[in-house]
Amino acid sequence: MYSLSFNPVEKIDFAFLFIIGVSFAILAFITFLMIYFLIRYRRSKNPEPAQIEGNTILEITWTVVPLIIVFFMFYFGWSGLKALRNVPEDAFKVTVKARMWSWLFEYENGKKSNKLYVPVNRPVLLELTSEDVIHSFYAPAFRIKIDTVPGMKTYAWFKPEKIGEYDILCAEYCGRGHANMLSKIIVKPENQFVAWLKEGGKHVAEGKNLFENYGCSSCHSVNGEKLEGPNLRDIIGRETTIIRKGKELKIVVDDNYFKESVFFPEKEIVKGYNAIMPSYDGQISEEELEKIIEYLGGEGNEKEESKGYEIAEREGCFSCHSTDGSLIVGPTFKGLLNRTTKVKSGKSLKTIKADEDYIVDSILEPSEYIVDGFDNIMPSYKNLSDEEIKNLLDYIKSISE
Ligand code: HEC
Ligand code: HEC
Ligand SMILES: [Cu+2]
Repeated sequence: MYSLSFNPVEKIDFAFLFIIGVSFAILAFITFLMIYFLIRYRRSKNPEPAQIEGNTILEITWTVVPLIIVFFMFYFGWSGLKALRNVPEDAFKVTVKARMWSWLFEYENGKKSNKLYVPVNRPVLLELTSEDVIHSFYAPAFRIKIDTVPGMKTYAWFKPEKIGEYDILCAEYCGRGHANMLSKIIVKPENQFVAWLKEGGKHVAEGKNLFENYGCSSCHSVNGEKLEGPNLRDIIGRETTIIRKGKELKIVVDDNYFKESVFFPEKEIVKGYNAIMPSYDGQISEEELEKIIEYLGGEGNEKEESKGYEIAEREGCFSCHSTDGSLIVGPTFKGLLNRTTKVKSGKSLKTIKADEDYIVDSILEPSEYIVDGFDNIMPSYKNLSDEEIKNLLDYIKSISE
């Protein structure tokens, strides 16, 4: 019965079964003895109580036998724990972020989801952390319960062997929305999983790799920061001042300008920067550049609205904000744009109009203005890209009308 399989589920179940089995055997044994003694030593048969002195063999037996049983319990429990802690080398890695009151799963190609999609028959390594308070990742089907702690990484692994959906819960009380901190592990056939993983994220992931491998990222940031070269996030469509043949002129960046900048950087220099960018003529193909451009966010924005909805769902906004006017723990998104709201800033209370800037600020710096009557519990979403914030804003605007 005790299998040598490396799947911890079986080992843990075996440890539990063993402990329950032993407990029942002892219960039966003691019950039997009690009844036997009641009858055997009843008063009518034994009117004179006897004084029985110690029995060494008996005493050794009832010390040693339980000791051996407890050692077995320890051994099975320990080997289960060892299986849980020893991650197979070919495990597929997913980063898990817990926060009030949702889960976020991040894949190595940059894809994010609020459900944990995994391929069947492949070990999955979870690296977990929390963005606010302590939560606990609980997946009963895989016998995993592990705390997520802010500022610290914990890990767990499991191997799904059957296609299907399995529950994820939070097992550490973490505030008002704790009971809603639910998600699913969705186990898919390998090929379907790969298709899911690539969907949307494919070129973006390739572009990101290229951007890093060609060293672009050592001079160009994608988060707005100014390095040796300009920030390239959302470069397509941006207005820049360049110097061409000693003359200053304003242009709007398009694909052609982008490609020229990479192949012949010395032709046009962005104002305020030095001409240190190397030429990539003959080193990088147009196809690769296109992927980089896609990664930088120049293309594929046609689904703005639904994109914003996807991000809101993925980031867990809906665990605190409704879209139908009802109250969860935050104000509803319905009719938010241009709504007049009373907000607290420090100690003072003022009335403001929720314009676009205010909404963006509320997402980036939620504790700056607290809507009157609500608690200061909304996390900051500074980690989202400018594009994602814009998508969120568009979505909130779209349901405001
Ligand atoms: C050694 C640093 C360095 C590396 C590496 C580098 N760049 Fe640049 N890049 C710059 C600098 C400095 C500028 C601004 C001056 C200029 O226009 O040449 C610039 C300008 C650009 C521009 C024009 C930006 C604008 O605002 O108009 C684009 C596009 C660009 N780089 C793309 C790339 C890509 C793609 C790669 C990687 C294949 C790359 N760069 C690698 C330094 C670098
Ligand atoms: C943990 C719960 C929680 C989550 C998650 C959350 N919020 Fe909030 N949010 C609040 C609360 C509570 C308030 C009101 C208090 C305040 O202003 O901080 C608020 C306020 C806001 C406001 C200002 C509303 C107004 O009426 O002035 C905006 C806009 C907003 N949130 C957007 C978002 C977006 C977008 C997300 C997801 C990216 C999000 N929130 C995620 C709890 C949350
Ligand atoms: Cu929780």
